[in-house]
Amino acid sequence: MKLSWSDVTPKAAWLNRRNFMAAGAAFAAGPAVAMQGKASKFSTDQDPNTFEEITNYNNFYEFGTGKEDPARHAAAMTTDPWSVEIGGLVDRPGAYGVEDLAPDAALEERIYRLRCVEAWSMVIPWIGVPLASVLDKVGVQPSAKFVAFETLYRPDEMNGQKYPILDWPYREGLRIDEAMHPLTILATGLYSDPLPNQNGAPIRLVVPWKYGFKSIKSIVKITLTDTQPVATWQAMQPSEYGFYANVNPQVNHPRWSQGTERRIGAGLFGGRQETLMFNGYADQVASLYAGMDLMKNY
Ligand SMILES: Nc1nc2c(c(=O)[nH]1)N[C@H]1C(S)=C(S)[C@@H](COP(=O)(O)O)O[C@H]1N2
Ligand SMILES: [Mo]
Repeated sequence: MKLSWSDVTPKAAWLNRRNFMAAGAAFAAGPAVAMQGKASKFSTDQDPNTFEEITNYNNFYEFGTGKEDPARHAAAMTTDPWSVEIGGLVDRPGAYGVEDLAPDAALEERIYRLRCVEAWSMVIPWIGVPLASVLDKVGVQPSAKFVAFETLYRPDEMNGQKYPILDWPYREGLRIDEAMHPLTILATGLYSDPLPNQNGAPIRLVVPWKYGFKSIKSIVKITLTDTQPVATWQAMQPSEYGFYANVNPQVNHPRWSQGTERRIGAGLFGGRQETLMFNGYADQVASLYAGMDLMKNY
C-alpha cells in the first residue's frame, strides 16, 4: 500500500496557527484533500521512505559528517525567528519570513526521489511551494540569469562550522530556468510535520533531478545574479562536483559508478537499483539542457 498525504496527515495540524484560525472551518476541512490533488501531477508513485529513515540518515555537514550526526545535533539550531534575505536583481528586495514565502494556503505535497551523489537514494514526501512562486513574489528582473543560495552561518549552534570541513557558509546555485521549473520547490515540511532541523528547517531547496547536494538546507539568503555562482562542493572539488550536478548514470563520479544506487530502507540485499537519467524526471527537464554536452556540463 502506498502512503500519501491524506493517509498520514492529522488534518495538517502543524500548520501555522494564525493562518489556520483565520481561514476557519473551510480550511480545516479541506487542506489534506486539496494538497493531495495538487500533488499527483508531480509526485512519484514509489513508496516513500519512513519518517524515521528520512530523519535519521542525513547529510548536513554543519552538524558533522556522519549520517547520524544531524539527527543528534541539529536540535541546537534556532529556527524561530528566521528570515530569508532576498536581494540582487529583484524588484522587491528585503528580509522575508518563512510565512511570507510559503504561506499555509499555498503548500503542496511533493513525493520526490532524492539521489545523493554518494549513490544512495530515498523517496521523500515534502511539503512546500514552487520556488517560482517565491521568485514571482519578489519580482525577478530580466537581467537575472542565476539564483544563488546560502545556508545559515552560526558556529555557536552548528558545531561543524567550527571546523574547515567545507568553506562555510554552504552555498548553492541554479540557472534561472532551473529555478523557475515547476519541479523545483522550497520545502518547509515533510509528512505531516514542519521540516525537522536535520532536514533543513525551516526552509530548504529541493531540486529532484539533481544530486542531493544541490538541495541546500536552512536557507537565509537568496540572491539573483547575472553571473554563475560558485557552489560549495564545486569550489571544493570541481573535477568531482559540477555546477549542474544533474543525476546522470552515464557520467561516473571519478571515484565511483553512478550507474546504480542503494535505496535506503529497501533491505540489505534488495536495495540496489538502476539510477535513472535526471533521476527519473527526464520527461519534465531534459529540454532544459537541449544541445548541451552533459559530459562536460556535469
Ligand atoms: N547546508 C547544507 N545543505 C545540504 C547539505 C549540507 O551538508 N549542508 N547536504 C546536501 C546533501 S549531500 C544531501 S544528499 C541532502 C540530504 O538531504 P536530507 O538529509 O534531507 O535527506 O542535503 C543537501 N543539503
Ligand atoms: Mo548528497
